[in-house]
Amino acid sequence: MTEYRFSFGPWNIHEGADPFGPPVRPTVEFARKLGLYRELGFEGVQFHDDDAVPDVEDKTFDQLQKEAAEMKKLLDDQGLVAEFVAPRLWETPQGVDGGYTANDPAARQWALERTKRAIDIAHLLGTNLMVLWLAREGTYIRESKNAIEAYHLLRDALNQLLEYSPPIHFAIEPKPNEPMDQAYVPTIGHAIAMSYQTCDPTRVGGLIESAHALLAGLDPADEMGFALAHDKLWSVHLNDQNGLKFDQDKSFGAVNLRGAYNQVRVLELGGYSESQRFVGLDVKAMRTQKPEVAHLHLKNSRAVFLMLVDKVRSFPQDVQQQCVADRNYEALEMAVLEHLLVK
Ligand code: GLO
Ligand code: MG
Repeated sequence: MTEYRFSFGPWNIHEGADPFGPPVRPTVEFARKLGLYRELGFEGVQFHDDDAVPDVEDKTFDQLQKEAAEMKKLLDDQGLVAEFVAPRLWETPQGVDGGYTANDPAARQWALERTKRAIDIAHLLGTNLMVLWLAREGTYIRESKNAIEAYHLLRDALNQLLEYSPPIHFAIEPKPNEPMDQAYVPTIGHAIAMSYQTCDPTRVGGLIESAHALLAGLDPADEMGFALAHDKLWSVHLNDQNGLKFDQDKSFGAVNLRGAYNQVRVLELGGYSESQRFVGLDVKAMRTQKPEVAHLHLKNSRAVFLMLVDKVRSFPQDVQQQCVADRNYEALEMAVLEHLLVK
């Protein structure tokens, strides 16, 4: 049976700051974070462009090449690989009004140039996958942008970036809100529709984050099913979410174990492990956690995922088939619940 490969990003081991208070844990050096990957059972590193090359915008191309090569060496030395690079467009003053859909043409140009640099970094780190979390591509006030134009701008940006680098593949990570009131690509349906509008739909797919689907009022497993049916599920950010509130990034399965089971089930049905794509865990430590245990959310999420893989694989197929044949869904429901509850 093919093994799953796991990944996370350096931001998943963090200082515990929230909008209402200061950091509660010391910064963890990047090298220390890298050292934790293998220890915790992870092999893939997810990067923002400036995780790989700090202050990326102030660097010359030569410096960028040198620093990315050094990072690649660090990865190689530890037996790690870069899963993807994501341009961090949302933390720079130029991106205040969005990047590709900003009203200011200079900001749009900036977003394209920064993304091209991120693509260069991706290649230097040895990956062809770029994740686009379209953080500020949306509005706080509906009247501030023209939605029709915004979708066209997004399509045009994707086309330019596809042309810039023939090997690059984009996985759009939809999220319905936060930081914006309303985002332009809130669901995987929107992302895949965008893909089909580009000059090369074979190179535009998606990354589905469980919490983001829940925030959109959708079922993450069915969202994944939709992307898998289009052969466009190129990464996942598994986590959990307790109701409609801020993006919580709780440990996978911590709120809704059955929902987590169904996400694993659809990945199994879709042969995700055979694709050798990564199972990313976009989870955050609770603010209350002491520094010495502020990485356990990653270990635990991976462990829950693997326990659920066992649950999916050991579910009695004959019972499932009989229940479906009899249209006895109450019996199927009980069989699932018993299977999840009994060790
Ligand atoms: C925030 C997103 C964010 C992205 C990451 C990669 O809500 O989930 O963590 O996944 O920046 O682009
Ligand atoms: Mg995410």
